[in-house]
Amino acid sequence: MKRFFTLAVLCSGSLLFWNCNPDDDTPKVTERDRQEVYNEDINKIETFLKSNSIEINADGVKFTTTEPNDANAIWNQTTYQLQSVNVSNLPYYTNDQGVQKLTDNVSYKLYYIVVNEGGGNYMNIYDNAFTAYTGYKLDQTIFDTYPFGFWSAYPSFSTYTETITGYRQILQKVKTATGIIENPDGTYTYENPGRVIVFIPSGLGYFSSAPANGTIGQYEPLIFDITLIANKEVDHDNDGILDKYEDLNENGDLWDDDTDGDGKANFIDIDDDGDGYTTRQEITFTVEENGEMVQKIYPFNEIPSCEGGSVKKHLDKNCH
Ligand SMILES: [Ca+2]
Ligand SMILES: [Ca+2]
Ligand SMILES: [Ca+2]
Ligand SMILES: [Ca+2]
Repeated sequence: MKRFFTLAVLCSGSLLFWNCNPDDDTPKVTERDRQEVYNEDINKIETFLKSNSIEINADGVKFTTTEPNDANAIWNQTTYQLQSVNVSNLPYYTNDQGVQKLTDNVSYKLYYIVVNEGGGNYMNIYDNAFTAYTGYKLDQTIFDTYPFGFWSAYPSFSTYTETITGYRQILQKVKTATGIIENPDGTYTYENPGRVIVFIPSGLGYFSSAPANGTIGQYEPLIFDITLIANKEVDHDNDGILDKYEDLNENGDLWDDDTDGDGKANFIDIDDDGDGYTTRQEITFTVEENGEMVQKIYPFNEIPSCEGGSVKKHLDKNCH
């Protein structure tokens, strides 16, 4: 995907290619129906699982064609447990115009194999994730690999790009590494990281936006062998309030919390109550330290309310 990062940055500033249109003179191609494409993709993926065996080792994965429904086929073997989960696409994505809503009503089945659960912690979907991967096509070839690890975000944040949504969503099934050791030669060893192999329908991948270099086609399902190394909690709008504290109704969905109703969810809104004073301004206070006045930010639990108010002041437009 490293290669695709570069491509994506050139044409859309994001790893997601949905609206990537490198040549403005090219007539916009009408996207195919998502349900129809998914029906084809899941059929291709299940056919693959029933007619390929898998050999997994520390360096990678090898797929070998078997007779249809052979006992060694991924579908039938018992060495690795083939699991599946039904997911919806993530509701928003980022392109060079900013955060965009995605309309996709398909219920997608993601087949996956947990190779190693990992010894660290489960991550939140909105956390930054440090992962390594190898990507395969259903013809058993590798189309890209990035074994060193890279940071990704959802939604796209600072210099961190989004990955395809099937990739990001399956990270929830494994845990991070317990530790990262720097070796004398400057390389790193990851202790007990999570590792998962996932079979991704194109609707949770690049869908209609095939990269120009031709390595993958439009509407092509993909396989990723992913290692989850680390995660990091994020303050997406850099207003001094971590994402997790902007989930006001605590339902795990950051997109449905919008205090001032301006259409920008709190976690990407720098003025949460819409009173014209940024949240960061509202939670900043001044103290004297060694004879100098120093500006500090309240720890979340200590942010005060307006006088007579019942919520923290950055959520109350009656004071600032
Ligand atoms: Ca924030
Ligand atoms: Ca808002
Ligand atoms: Ca905010
Ligand atoms: Ca405010």
